[in-house]
Amino acid sequence: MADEPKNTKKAGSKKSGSEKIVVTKPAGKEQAASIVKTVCYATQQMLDKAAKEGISTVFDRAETMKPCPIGAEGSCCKHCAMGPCRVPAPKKKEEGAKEKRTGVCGATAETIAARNFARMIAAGTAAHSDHARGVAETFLLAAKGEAPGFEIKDEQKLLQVAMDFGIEIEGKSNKAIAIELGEAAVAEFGRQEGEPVFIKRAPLKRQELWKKLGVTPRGIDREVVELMHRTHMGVDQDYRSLLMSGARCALADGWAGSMISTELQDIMFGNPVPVHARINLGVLKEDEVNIIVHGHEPLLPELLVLAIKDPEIQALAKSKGAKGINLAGMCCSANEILMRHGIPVAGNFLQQELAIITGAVDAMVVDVQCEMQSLAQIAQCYHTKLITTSPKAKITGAMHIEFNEHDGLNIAKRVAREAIENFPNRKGKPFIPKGASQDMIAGFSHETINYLLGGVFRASYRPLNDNIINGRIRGVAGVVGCNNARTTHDDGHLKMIKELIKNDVIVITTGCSAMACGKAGLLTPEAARQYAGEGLASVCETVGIPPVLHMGACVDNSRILMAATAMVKEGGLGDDLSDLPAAGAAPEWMSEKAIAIGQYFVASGVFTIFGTTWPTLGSEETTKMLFEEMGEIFGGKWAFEPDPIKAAHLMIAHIDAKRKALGIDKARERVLYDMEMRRELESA
Ligand code: BF8
Ligand code: SF4
Repeated sequence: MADEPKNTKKAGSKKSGSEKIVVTKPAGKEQAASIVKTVCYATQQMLDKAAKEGISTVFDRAETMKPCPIGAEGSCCKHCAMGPCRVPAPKKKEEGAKEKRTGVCGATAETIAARNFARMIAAGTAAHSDHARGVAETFLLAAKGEAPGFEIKDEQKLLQVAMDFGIEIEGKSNKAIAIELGEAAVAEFGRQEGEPVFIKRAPLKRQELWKKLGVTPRGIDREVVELMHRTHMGVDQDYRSLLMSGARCALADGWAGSMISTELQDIMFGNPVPVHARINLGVLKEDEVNIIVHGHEPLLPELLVLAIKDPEIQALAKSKGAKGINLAGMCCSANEILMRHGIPVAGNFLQQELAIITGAVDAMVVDVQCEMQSLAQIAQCYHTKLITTSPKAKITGAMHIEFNEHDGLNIAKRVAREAIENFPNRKGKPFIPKGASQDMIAGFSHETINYLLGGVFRASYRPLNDNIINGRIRGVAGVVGCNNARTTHDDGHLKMIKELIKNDVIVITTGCSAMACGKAGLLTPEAARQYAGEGLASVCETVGIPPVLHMGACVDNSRILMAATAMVKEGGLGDDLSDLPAAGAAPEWMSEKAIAIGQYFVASGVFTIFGTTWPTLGSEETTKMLFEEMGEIFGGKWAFEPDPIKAAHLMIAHIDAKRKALGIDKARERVLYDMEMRRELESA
């Protein structure tokens, strides 16, 4: 059953679901006192339960904790102990004042906003890339046979990626090739000169532009370190220079760190293919041991998939009175094991606390990124064991079982045992929201799209390009990113994506956005007829795909780069990424990783629009550089629009402008005309 916002009334709130949704103004302006919390029915049911039980959630705290207006616009600097300095945008009456306000050291509002923005990119790149480093190190151990439970599953992809790395494969065993690839991948992080290997995957024209602009990254770590240095007190104090360095660092994320992580994970765990699964809190089972994996690294989750099948572990569960063991995911850990195994998804970022509030989660197993500290307090109110597993991420009050690749399978079994032993400790009957799970199809890797469109023997993006050229598909949009408690949960994603597909724009999605789509039934082939425009629906029906394609976790935004590059290389849609009728968006973003992702899309030539709030509004100059000048420099620029429908139309207008520049705008007019005529005939 699809999720419907049947009851969006929040217990204790004066607003009801039938009232107009108040669109959150950019944080830092007047925060709407009471926004509708969610459009997800399961979430609403759990919020009602939380309110009844007096449990405070992120939704409540977002109401009581107003964002600092100066920090929200990027005008606060605390990079040295002479500060913190606040240089808010001038009020109307101060405009035109001779002297602009600066920090104690003289740093201007544009420097401060650009420095803050650049640091977000550095942190986001570090997060994706440190995850990638862990994957590369595990890959190397697996190749050497020193990581039990891990293996090389996709040998074809191993050879392809090895060749990209310039590794001679002739006459070598797969094991030898994998070891060489693992070593080369690990070396990418500490590379001091030259450029990351995957940069060569970008269209030639883009590579040349990056070279000309001096933004081709060197090693991944080097770009992060340099950006942290540049943003230190008293170093780079030119906002343009800071933002260009930010672009360079972000490119090291998209075209190196994140891409390494996606590619090596695919080789180790299998390249995703379309897979059916279910999503939302309703996937939890009352009579089974529920284990939720939450975070980002797929290493332990992959082994848990194996561990829970172990007869001894199964028998232990039975002995405790459970009918079985139910493994489900949350956030990007969920996306990883969904894409490759069809493991059910319990929910996206804003649902993590709510899963525990069901009283049905026997263990929540977390690794890194997007895990709220509040989980520890909430877990104490129920029976849930919160288990941290990464040496990099501990949470006070949680149990810590450290993961290491050498003994991964045994650690996974220990985690499973902890959950099973906890099953009898449930406090009363759990409450699993009613009617709260939905079918979906996920698993659209870049290679899969290739096969689906072109066939196994002639895998190709030609049919996609042709359908764009003939106008049935207007363009492509990548809609990605988080949930943000300062705006209605899932609403921005769903409104934007429905508007895009209605206008024949095919959507590719990752992260929490993909989960919002899954919960709302957009990741099913049937959604094409229900929501998509005539042209897009006809293509989806012919190929048998949903109008919204789930491409994986946030590191898998690298798949979007690859898909877009494949479209350019296929021909007929220009010779650079910036020529494509394509756009990107993160309507409910919250994490620094989202800013890193957005910046590598912009630097790759993609028009990218964010919603909810924008972190440089304190400086007109810095914002202008991001929103306008980057367009001239990279052919892709940032934009901010909190209204998801308006944002969708800005993306569509951009797509139409690109179609016009390519000379394919007339084709679409003919398609529309034909359809109009068809409708007239049908109604006659
Ligand atoms: O990396 S979309 S809330 S879960 S940051 Fe986090 Fe944002 Fe979700 Fe995945 Ni991505
Ligand atoms: Fe203030 Fe300058 Fe120090 Fe920032 S670096 S806190 S602006 S004195």
